[in-house]
Amino acid sequence: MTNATVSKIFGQMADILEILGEDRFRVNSYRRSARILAELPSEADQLLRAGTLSKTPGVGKATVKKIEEYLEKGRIEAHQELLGKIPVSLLDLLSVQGMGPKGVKNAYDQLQVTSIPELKAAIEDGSLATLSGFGPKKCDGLRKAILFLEKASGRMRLDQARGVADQVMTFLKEQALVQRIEIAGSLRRWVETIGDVDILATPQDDVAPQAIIDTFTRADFVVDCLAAGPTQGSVLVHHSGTPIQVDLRIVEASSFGAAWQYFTGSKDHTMRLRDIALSKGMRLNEYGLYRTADASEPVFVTGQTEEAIYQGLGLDPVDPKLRQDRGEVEAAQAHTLPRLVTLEDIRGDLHMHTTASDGRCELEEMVTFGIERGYEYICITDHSASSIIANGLSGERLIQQIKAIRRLNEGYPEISVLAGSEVDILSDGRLDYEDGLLAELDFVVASVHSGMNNARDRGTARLLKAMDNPSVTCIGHPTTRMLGRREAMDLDMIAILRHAAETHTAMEVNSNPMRLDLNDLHCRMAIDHGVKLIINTDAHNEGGLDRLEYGVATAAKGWATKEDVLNTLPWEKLKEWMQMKQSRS
Ligand code: DGT
Ligand code: CA
Ligand code: CA
Ligand code: ZN
Repeated sequence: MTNATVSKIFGQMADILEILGEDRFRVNSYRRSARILAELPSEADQLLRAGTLSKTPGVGKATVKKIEEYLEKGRIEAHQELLGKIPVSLLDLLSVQGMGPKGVKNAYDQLQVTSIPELKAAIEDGSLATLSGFGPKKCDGLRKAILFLEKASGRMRLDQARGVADQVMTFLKEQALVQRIEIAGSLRRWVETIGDVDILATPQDDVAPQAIIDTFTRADFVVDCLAAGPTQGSVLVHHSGTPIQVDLRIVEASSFGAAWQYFTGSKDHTMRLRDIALSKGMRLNEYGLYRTADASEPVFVTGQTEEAIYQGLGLDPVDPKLRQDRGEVEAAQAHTLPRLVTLEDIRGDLHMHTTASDGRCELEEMVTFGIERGYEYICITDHSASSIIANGLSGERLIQQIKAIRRLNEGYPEISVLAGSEVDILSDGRLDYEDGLLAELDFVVASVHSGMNNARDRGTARLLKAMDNPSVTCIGHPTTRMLGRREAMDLDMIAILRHAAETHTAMEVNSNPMRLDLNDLHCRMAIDHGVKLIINTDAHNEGGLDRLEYGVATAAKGWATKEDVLNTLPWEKLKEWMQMKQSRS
């Protein structure tokens, strides 16, 4: 059990009691228990066994009893009873910034508002503003809070979805009920944001699909079960405060490939396959590929593997990352699919920070981490002087850092540590260091960190000018977008990519799952313009270095091959590429 789960139950009981208008003392005591449980030094069941739980300040007899009940039955009766007393969707209303239990009760009692859409309607028709405690100003704040929730909670970042998927898959594997379990849907296609997580499994011999669904929908991490049928279930799982939907489907091994293909999508891609099947007098669905000489009696051709299905349709197998109906079906027919870049192709990471600016690790630590990850080279690119909040390096500090890096290299023959900079592109497109200093560096990534709301012409001009500098090998996170937080800059991407090709400047694919910048479509445009990509992590700590796979997937979604990505080259070759630009100017 996790303390967090029980804490949440206590918190929910407090919420419901408050909505029901119960006395403050009871409400507060549940709230207090919820907080104390969340902050316990170890798992409550361990403390219980050790006999120390009841001695924890603030944990009374009644609380201990409820925890025992939860450990025994997986539920707390008092909680279930309370849940039965209100429409469950009332609790959602509490996630709207500015809606407390009192307001929820008020809106429910007076206007029968039971859900966020109903709250929205009551704001729009003006009825909410007539209630005491809900003036026009308050209503406007609530309207904005709902908009924010809709925008933020609609889709989640790829890394968040992956975290939840890993948790669920690990759990199901441990139960020994499934023979095979795989991710499908947008997560398998590495789409930059995910609506819900789709998982597919085949049962172990003698295990009924229903048993797997039951185990799944009753798991500890489930906060709400949305649907449970004999072969599929949908649940909500909490991930750092956001509910994430997970769909599990159980299929037979003989149909696994067909189902995996179908539920991986995209819908557009799968519909193209279905049409191809029809044109061949065949039928494709989530159970298999069938021959339909006699349409009333389709003959099963294949279904066990995806490869067999693509093959049966006369197609090369298509990497899930490409399944978007953006030309991959034609390429699969013509046997001209690209060999996509992979994580193993990457030889070095060229964008990372240390404690010299806003990183969390020392220079030498980053070097060790780079060696552990098998890199041939890494480049240290701390921020430049104008990035004051990020503790950017003055020219003088950069000179010292270059010296330190040169010295340090002697102690690490297994890796080349390069001296670089993530230099700010200033408001007029000039760079934050003198040309002479930039020329001292092994590698320069130039990035915009201010004036992100520049008008299209101005923003574009800044990037074009930065590319003219012979020391600039790469433009960092070119559009500066932050998923769910900040829109991309309004830029003339075609003009930028043309200029990148002309000036021999590469474009970064920033692997931070919050950025993924360039995105997949821009990567594809860059390649079409003959522009090279560099896939970097922009790590600020050790964990940051492990996000490279998100950048690699993004580039691959843009049809990038190994040849399109500069940091698949050995350092000496990459240096030659950089020198072509430097010698031209
Ligand atoms: P998401 O969850 O919005 O990020 O995107 P997906 O692609 O994961 O979509 P989801 O979860 O609604 O469905 C999973 C896959 O199931 C989807 O990629 C393709 C397949 N699928 C769902 N509905 C349909 C449908 O109506 N027709 C076809 N051909 N496939 C469907
Ligand atoms: Ca999905
Ligand atoms: Ca789904
Ligand atoms: Zn950076």
